[in-house]
Amino acid sequence: MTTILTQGMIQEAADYIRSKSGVAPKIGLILGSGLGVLADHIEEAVSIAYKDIPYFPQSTVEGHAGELLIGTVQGTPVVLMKGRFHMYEGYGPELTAFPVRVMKALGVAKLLVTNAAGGINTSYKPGDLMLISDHINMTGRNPLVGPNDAEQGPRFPDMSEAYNRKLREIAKQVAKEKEVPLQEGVYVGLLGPSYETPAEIRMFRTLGADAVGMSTVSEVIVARHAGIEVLGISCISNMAAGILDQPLSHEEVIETTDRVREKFLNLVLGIIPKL
Ligand code: R1P
Repeated sequence: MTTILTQGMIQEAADYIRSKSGVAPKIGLILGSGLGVLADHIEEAVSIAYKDIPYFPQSTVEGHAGELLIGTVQGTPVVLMKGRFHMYEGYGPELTAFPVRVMKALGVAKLLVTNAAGGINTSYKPGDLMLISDHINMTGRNPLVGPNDAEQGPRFPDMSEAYNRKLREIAKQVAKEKEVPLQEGVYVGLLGPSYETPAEIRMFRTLGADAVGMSTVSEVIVARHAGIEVLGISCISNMAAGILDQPLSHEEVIETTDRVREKFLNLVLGIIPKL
């Protein structure tokens, strides 16, 4: 069932957040599994628990703290989600992307989405960072299903440049300056929560996917619907099923994201002021 998220509900959540911080964020960040460390680098940070924000869902997954932070990164005003929502937690796609609507209401024009993803491209290795060039939505769901509120965006939004080319160029430039190796590839988003089978991974590789995960696509669809420009970075936390002779686990995902912490921080903190 689709939850109808009205402009009034979005405003109520945004007003609550505004009542807690005077910072007017221009950039939104969503931190994926194990990548919450970036939150420690926000200056003048005000933290708000998701449970206190009207209509916000709750985080139920390890590595997703359930906190919204508002503050600045080298003078750039940001709003940051330390933890995101996934459809496999039982939330509809429109609800997983509700915070993006709220970010828009707060004045956010650019969104940086991050995630932990399994490497499908066999030239990747765990610990690599990948700029998302495009995505394939294999969740079978779309957050825009239901009545369209023209105030929020068009009925049929264009997705031909979901991940903004100019923002990707900025990210590549920063990666070069900071000597952080950066892959670039296509993210395939699935419903989860079971990891993929080796046969599914072979299929996704044939379809042109380089990395796989269970998030991001709904957030990006809603961001584009709302006219927000998107940049996406995946942390390749493990190789996808069937590539290495070992089972997959969320513990490994968290371990790898922990290991790449410095590289990830270096890149993302360098990108934010340039967006
Ligand atoms: C699986 O280990 C979890 O890690 C990824 C997958 O989507 C899944 O939730 O998390 P994020 O996409 O939230 O980073």
